[in-house]
Amino acid sequence: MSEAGGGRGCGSSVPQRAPWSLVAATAAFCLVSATSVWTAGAAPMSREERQKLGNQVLEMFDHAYGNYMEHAYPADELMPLTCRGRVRGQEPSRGDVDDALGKFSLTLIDSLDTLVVLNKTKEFEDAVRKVLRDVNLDNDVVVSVFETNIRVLGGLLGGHSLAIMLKEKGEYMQWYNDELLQMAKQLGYKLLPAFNTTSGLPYPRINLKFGIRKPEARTGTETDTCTACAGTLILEFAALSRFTGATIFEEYARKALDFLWEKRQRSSNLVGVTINIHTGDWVRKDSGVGAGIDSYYEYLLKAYVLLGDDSFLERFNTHYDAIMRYISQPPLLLDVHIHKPMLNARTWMDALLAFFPGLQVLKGDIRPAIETHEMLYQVIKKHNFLPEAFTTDFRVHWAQHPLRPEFAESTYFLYKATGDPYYLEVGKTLIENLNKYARVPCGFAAMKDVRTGSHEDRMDSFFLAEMFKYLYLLFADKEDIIFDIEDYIFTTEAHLLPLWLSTTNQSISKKNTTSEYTELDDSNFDWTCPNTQILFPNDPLYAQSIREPLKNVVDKSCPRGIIRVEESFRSGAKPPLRARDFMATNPEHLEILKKMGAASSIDAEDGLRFMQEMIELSSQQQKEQQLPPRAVQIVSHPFFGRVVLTAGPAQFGLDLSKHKETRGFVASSKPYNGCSELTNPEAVMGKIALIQRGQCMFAEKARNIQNAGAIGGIVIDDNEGSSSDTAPLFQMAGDGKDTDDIKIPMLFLFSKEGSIILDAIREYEEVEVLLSDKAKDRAAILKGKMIPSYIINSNPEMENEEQPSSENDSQSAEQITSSSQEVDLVDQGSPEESSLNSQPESLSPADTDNAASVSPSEQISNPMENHETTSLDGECTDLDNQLQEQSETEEDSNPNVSWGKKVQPIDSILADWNEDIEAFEMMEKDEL
Ligand code: DMJ
Repeated sequence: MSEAGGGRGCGSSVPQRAPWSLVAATAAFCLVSATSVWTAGAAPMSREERQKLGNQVLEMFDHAYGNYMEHAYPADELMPLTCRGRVRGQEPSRGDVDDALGKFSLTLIDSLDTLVVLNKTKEFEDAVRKVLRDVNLDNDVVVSVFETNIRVLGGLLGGHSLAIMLKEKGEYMQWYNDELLQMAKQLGYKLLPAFNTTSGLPYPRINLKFGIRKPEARTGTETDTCTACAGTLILEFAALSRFTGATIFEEYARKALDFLWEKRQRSSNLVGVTINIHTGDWVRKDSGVGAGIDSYYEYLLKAYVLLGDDSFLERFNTHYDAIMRYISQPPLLLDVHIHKPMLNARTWMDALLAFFPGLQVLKGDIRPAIETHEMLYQVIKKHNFLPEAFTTDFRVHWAQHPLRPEFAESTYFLYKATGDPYYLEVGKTLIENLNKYARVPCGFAAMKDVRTGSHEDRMDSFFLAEMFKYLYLLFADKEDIIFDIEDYIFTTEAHLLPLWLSTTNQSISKKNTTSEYTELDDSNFDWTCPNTQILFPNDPLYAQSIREPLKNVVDKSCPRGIIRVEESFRSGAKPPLRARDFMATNPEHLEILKKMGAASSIDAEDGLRFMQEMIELSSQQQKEQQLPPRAVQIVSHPFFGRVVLTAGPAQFGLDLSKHKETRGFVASSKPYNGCSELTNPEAVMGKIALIQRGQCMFAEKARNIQNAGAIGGIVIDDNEGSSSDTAPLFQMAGDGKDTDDIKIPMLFLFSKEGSIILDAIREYEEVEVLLSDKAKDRAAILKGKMIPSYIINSNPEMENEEQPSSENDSQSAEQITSSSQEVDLVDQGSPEESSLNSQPESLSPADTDNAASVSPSEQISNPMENHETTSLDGECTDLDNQLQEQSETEEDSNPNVSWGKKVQPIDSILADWNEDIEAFEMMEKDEL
């Protein structure tokens, strides 16, 4: 094992092992892996089962990587629905998301070290040869500095780190001569012009060929960047400097970090989400641990671990203290304002914060890590995946899920820290859900809407870089990995950097680091960590006891306003008036309202919060009046439920919520617009009729197909090229008359989605669909039919069904794949043979202008966007009460919270508030 030196740490509290051997893969820099000490709680998982799950992860990786290599390489990413490569410029722009794509075979580079972790050394050797042979880093394309650093520079450095490790072992990579490192260095130099700002913060984008300044660069006019974008460079840049001896990279990354630290809000010690790279002013003053900031904190702690520089730990601890004081409201993590940190900035959380429990494990703060992770897991159990954003009362806020790995990452670290087999079960659920809901014939597809189970034609490279690593490592024993993972640290993209770098080429350490830490109260700096050798062996139910009070936190929470737990501790104060309780007819309420802002700072704070709640509440209520989208799932051969289309609901006809659904074969109506009595009733009788939008009201179409005997209807948009990818879904309104006579369910599909069904009819004639509120588990659809073994493996419900006994636990991944291909009914043919793939353009995002236009004859209710909230079922108790009960039994973790120290006049608060409202609106529009 390589020794890494430098830095101080928590080793003194963990006497059994040298501190630096703990730092990396287990991420338990403060923790000894406790995997062997578990004796009670969740039932232990046998070695056989862990191996079986590990093999399943290998098979899934092969499916994702194999399809990328076969159908997309050398493109940056695979489009798993249309089974082809995503080449920037050849697909409609997706905005910022595309800035990760630099025509440099992104997925291949991001996958390099995953291949070694998954013991695919031969494939790694082949992949490295391909990178060296094919990848061009000099393309005329504008890329994100942040994404290129974490995915490409990190990928090359991770690949180099493991290539030299393998070479030293003496079997593989004997020909390797630092070629990946040379590429990394070339890329590093290409990124450096981005740092040419007075602040030292990098521009957010750079042209790989022309840099920033040249007229051909098409970039360099930006003024803002995100904190994570500027603060997530030090691991890769320092590694590059230390591997090569070229100190400039580490210097630049340190300078950017120093600047961010300087600019922290001094009274709260928090940082905002975006900053002006020229002036250093905070552009967005909201602050959390998710999107826009996340990996800045991660890199401060990990920079300390990798580089052994105390200043990074000091900074991290100062920020961590502020996070725990203001943002952490266990189990929630809620954004606040950097200047008014007692004021929540949002009523929702984003999925990126799911990495935070893992970071807390590295810090050694296990309790809040367990709590937040448990809350996130319950959200996942509700929707199968973590939606991009969800509200404080756990409703879906943004419904997409691009197969993000953060929750798997935290699960892995929590398992390493606690040894609690519960986390293995969590990992097993993640595997099952990926196979059941995201797996498609040509890879794994992102979820467009976790509520309906519909897909997006997207498989991001981080899915291969991170998800499979963490899932595989979760179930692996030490001997399952061909090197000692504890000799490495994970970057934010899960690339591996060796800890021995801390003692290599250290000359630049601290050279540019500010030295003003004396102003800080040293009591903030926690140099020791809980000793888990004491914590876990003595109380093996520790983690479970923390989870227990939270076990119904998601199911039983009620819609709520913005509430801070601390307020319940304000002694003697009358509970403030909440927006949700306000009644304009109540004189006492009106009196309280009048007083707000007039008497004291507490009243002013209450007034401010009241207004905030009112705004949130009204937008929430507006959203709640809208119906959530529905799903059209193609269930017949050869789709078997894999194709799920997002559909708009109707305000009339059968309500597909409440677990009702309609299944039937489809038939086109004649006339196709369905605006008069059908001339082909025999064709639609007992079927789901397809009707074209336009010419008459939706309700009229419904009545005509119902009269012809149809059991349901799908209206297909007549605007060619429209798609739910690019246009907001809407609900079909009635005709202003009584629509109770319409009994059949009606759904709306945009043209691109509708044409998938029309293409399927052309190719297969008999096409059966399921209309429902949410895509159904494929096992339920396939009951009684022969199905591929990966579905059987991933679905316990199916295990009792009579199935061909083709699978065998000890079977290799390759065998599993081929056994599924032998089964007639589910043979997908080559991906190109399916209707989806024979018409690859059928899923391309549409022309938005077209999609937005509306036929005048149709009455459409409010636009329904993808961030519409959806209530969860279940008995409802107030989360605030739960939290309060919980808090009452615990010591108040935040005794320093003080309300209303300074009096601010109400009009100044209102002026501030206007700014904040604008910031809210901006945030709502921003992508993650
Ligand atoms: C990854 O690219 C990295 O983990 C990054 O820090 C933010 N999240 C994405 C995956 O969700």
